[in-house]
Amino acid sequence: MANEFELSEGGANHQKPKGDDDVMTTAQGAPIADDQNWLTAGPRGPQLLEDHIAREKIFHFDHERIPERVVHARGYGVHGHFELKKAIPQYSRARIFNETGVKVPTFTRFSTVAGNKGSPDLARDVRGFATKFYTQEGNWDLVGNNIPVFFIQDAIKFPDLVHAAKPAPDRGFPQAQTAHDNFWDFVSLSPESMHMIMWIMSDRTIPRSFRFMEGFGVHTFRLLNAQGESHFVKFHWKPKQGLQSVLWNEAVKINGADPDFHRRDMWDSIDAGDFPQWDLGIQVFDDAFAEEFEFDVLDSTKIIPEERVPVEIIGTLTLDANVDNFFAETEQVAFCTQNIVSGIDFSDDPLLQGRNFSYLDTQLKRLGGPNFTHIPINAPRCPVRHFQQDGHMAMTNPKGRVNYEPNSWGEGDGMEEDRGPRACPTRGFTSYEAPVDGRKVRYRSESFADHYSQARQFYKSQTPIEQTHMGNALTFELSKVERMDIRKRMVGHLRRIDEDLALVVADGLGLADMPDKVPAARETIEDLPESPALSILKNGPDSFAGRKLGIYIAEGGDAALVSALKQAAKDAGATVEIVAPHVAGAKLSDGEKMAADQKIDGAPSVLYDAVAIVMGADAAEKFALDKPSIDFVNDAFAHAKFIGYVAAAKPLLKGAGVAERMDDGFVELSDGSSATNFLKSCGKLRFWDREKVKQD
Ligand code: HDE
Repeated sequence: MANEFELSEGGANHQKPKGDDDVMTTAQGAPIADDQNWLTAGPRGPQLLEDHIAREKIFHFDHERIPERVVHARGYGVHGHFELKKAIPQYSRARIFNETGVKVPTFTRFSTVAGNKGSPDLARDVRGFATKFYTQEGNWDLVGNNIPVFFIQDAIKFPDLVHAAKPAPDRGFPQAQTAHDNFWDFVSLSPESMHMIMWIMSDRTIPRSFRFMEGFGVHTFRLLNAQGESHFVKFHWKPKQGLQSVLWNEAVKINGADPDFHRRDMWDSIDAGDFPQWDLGIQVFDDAFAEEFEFDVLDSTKIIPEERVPVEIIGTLTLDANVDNFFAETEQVAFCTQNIVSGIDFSDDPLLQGRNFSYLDTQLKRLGGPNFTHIPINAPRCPVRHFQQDGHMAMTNPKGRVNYEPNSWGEGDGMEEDRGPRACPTRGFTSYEAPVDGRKVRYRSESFADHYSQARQFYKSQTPIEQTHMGNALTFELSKVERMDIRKRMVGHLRRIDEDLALVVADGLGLADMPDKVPAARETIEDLPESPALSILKNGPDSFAGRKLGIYIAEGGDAALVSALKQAAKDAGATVEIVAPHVAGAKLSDGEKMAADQKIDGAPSVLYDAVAIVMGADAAEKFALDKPSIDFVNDAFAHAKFIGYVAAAKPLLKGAGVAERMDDGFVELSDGSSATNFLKSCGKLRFWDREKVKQD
């Protein structure tokens, strides 16, 4: 039957005809005989407005777009589940924090912030990390980022921040980047941004994959237990895959080679059954700690170092299913920070309180009405009963006569009518009875006034390689700023964070004189202890699992070696792509043609975590003059990647200008055991010594 539909799994409202009958119909269900030719008066005559089939098709097409998100427009959503490993009844009464072994369904959307929906994935930007937990007690949304602090302390500044970061209103560019005057003007006039600036100028903003980054709830929340007692909490996501980022030069090239690099990576790994996982960690603390801590726990520009309050792991998020329909799920998902369940509560963080208004409000605009909770991806997976009614696109409508309370239906003689739902003080949401007192003021608390100490702590906690990347990033970004006074003002801030960093940037910008320090509300605390947890390289996985090896093969390459490399990569939990001069493949030493996944022109080495070159001497001579082949090797070298090569490939290494500079990041390949050794080296992910040589 053409009008019988099934709802596809995963909550999509995508509808497919059942059985053999795949007759196309109109949206009204009427079978269509021809949807490729508009009804006309005669074969070459004018089109008739009468054609209801054509009009319906065009009408629907005209209305396909909804407004993109004002921030976080480019995102990628994935289904999964959360499993609690350790119950925490002492902290929270929420079921999700008390029932171990239950798989709570989730939907997670990763995103960039500034770029529009079509912007490239490797923009230097914060990544959104938002998870909707469909708990048995209602939806809980943890709408976080991959950075634990934020640019501003008060939500009222958010429109200014976003206007300054997005394309300038007159010219409509630059897209998806902060390397321009307006952004640096705003942040250099907002000292509270300096800690966040350190994070965004680090490699955290150019992650190798969504799979290899941390997530943070950012704000301090509350947990409430069955006795109504409150503890403060900060939420952390720790990737089991380890942390990893790319280099800036690599990011720039990835954006050209594959603007969908991150979403493709996520799709491919889930499609291949390699499900990424994150542990959920909590930092729990009480009022006494909040009192004694140097910074205000309500200030979202501050962290609580893990070394100070340890992150306790309580459960695991597994992402295990791609969406059926990108629009229905990833686009229509509506996260709201106000979506919490009993046992979790807000703190007075002024950024969080402001967000609670913004997220609900924005969904009205984006999804067109108040009934967006009826859209399958947003609908809770537990009973929903209330007296809210009507509005655009109402899908789940109550039956019966009663739509108000209090009511007396269901009581007395012959009253069959269902009286409808009632509030339940024992199971229902109750707020923490925090004492509130004070005069109404527009005032930034003195306790929010230290803008540099944690910025310094972050910088000091990085390895020298990471510090160099930060200096380079600041120099690059500020070199795109046209106004000299803005450049200087920023260097004036950097001097409050770290004089050496300020010097590097001033030198990189060619400033003749060192600018004065910017006046500070508080002096920097110079000696906060380093926090190793803040460095990516100190938390690398030392494993090649989940990474990708690109093997560049050409005529005469050793077939057995290629097989050994494939096997070694598989054993290491990595994936392989065969790259060749032709996408049809190359004839190897065994006389057989090996198929290629990619043609060299479309597969620069920036798409891989490590590369191997397996070809005969003639091919190596030939491709030593070929620009894509030269770039393949040269970029792998410049980006500190491990390079496996056969002796016969040396002419290509020479052509790429690296033959004289071969270091321990090069591994000669000959047989199966050399392939295994090579993959073992790749576990270090990058041969950073090569960067050190550059620095010396
Ligand atoms: Fe958001 N933010 N935000 N934000 N945010 C939105 O909501 C907002 C902030 C974050 O994948 C919008 O549905 C204000 C911090 C993520 O759909 C909007 C403030 C953090 C996502 C909004 C902030 C975030 C958003 C735009 C200052 C990290 C994408 C579309 C107080 C903890 C969610 C939408 C998704 C999206 C407002 C600051 C994370 C306009 C007013 C801090 C991950 O409501």
